[in-house]
Amino acid sequence: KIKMTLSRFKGSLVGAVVADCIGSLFEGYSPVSLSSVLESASNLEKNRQIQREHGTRPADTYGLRFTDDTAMARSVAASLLHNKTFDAKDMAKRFTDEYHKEPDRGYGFNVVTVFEGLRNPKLKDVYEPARVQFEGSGSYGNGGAMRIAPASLFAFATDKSSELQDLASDVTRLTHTNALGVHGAILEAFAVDQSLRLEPETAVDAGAFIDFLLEKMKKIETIDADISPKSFSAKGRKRKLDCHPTPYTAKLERIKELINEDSLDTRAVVEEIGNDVSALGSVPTAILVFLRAATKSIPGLEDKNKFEQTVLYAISLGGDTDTIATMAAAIAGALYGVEQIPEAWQYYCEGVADAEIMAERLYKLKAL
Ligand code: F2R
Ligand code: MG
Ligand code: MG
Ligand code: MG
Repeated sequence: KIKMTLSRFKGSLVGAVVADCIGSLFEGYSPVSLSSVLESASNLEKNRQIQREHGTRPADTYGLRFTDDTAMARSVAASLLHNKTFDAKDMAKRFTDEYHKEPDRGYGFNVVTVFEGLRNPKLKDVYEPARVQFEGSGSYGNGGAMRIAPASLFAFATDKSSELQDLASDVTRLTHTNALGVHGAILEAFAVDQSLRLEPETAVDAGAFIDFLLEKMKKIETIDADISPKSFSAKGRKRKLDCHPTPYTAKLERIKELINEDSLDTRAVVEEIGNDVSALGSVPTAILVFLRAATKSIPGLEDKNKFEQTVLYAISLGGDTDTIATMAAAIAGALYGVEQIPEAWQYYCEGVADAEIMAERLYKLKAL
């Protein structure tokens, strides 16, 4: 059982990395054809085969780089591991140093202003630069949610899952203070936590999984929803459900229906739930992807395992493909374990070895 849990920690972090790397090939494209996604995956397999047979790397394969999603998740993991607790200043410094070391990782257009602000030596409150974003309404981007999986593993390992909501909020508000950005990260954090607790030998009960998240989100969206008074302006909200007063709850209710439909049209998912860089337009989508792949065979992906189906289906939805895939994969990997992640994917994706080490170190916190 213990070994199994370690594999699931690795599955979550390594899964997030490979999904970010492969997903980034399609980021911003909408629609994305499933055949082009399949081609990318099969190229990795083919190249790996040639590489094995000839001991050389085919000239057209340089490996896939990770993006901001992974860069920031690594900082979350490293900070929690170093301090054995959440330290806002330390984590903010890691985000900032990492960004300035490699600014070309495809960061969100506005979050870079926060990194500049955090560099100010006179800064007193480390949360201030994020708070003043977007004229004080804070970012509602998915940059909080995309990096949150290590926080779920940390809370799980240290028996502090009762503090996961606060931890996810604290980690997120360093860059994203809009309630929608924070609530999206909390939702993703709970989904990873919940996945770690599923019985791997038992069929996933999608209804029960959503009901658990619904119970959390209902409370968060009504009782705890006081993060930023400007957060709830409907301005810029594209979809009908986005304008709901408790939009995450509304989307989870809708997802509960959608995942049971016999055939699920990509367009319907994109139009109703979303595939964009907002947390509200991507975190529920990642949960839908995980649950749909867990409970049904995805058309065109029947010969792939559940982890592969999750990632490839996520990418085929188009839009913010690296981020929706990374969030869905963090949840899926936490259930299926690292063994389901194709070796070729692990071989060609940058950052896999580090993710594995971080997962091991987080797991070892259990013994402390
Ligand atoms: N940035 C990208 N992709 C585009 C370019 C990538 C390409 N490969 C390249 O290298 O050129 N991807 C990454 O960004 C997303 C995460 O973004 P994050 O961290 O949330 O950033 P930000 O800037 O805070 O928010 C993103 C955008 O959302 C809109 N927005 C957010 N809050 C808003 C508000 N209160 N009012 C109005 N608009 C708001 C803005 O357009 C922000 O720029 C991930 O996809 C990651 O992969
Ligand atoms: Mg990215
Ligand atoms: Mg498609
Ligand atoms: Mg993205």
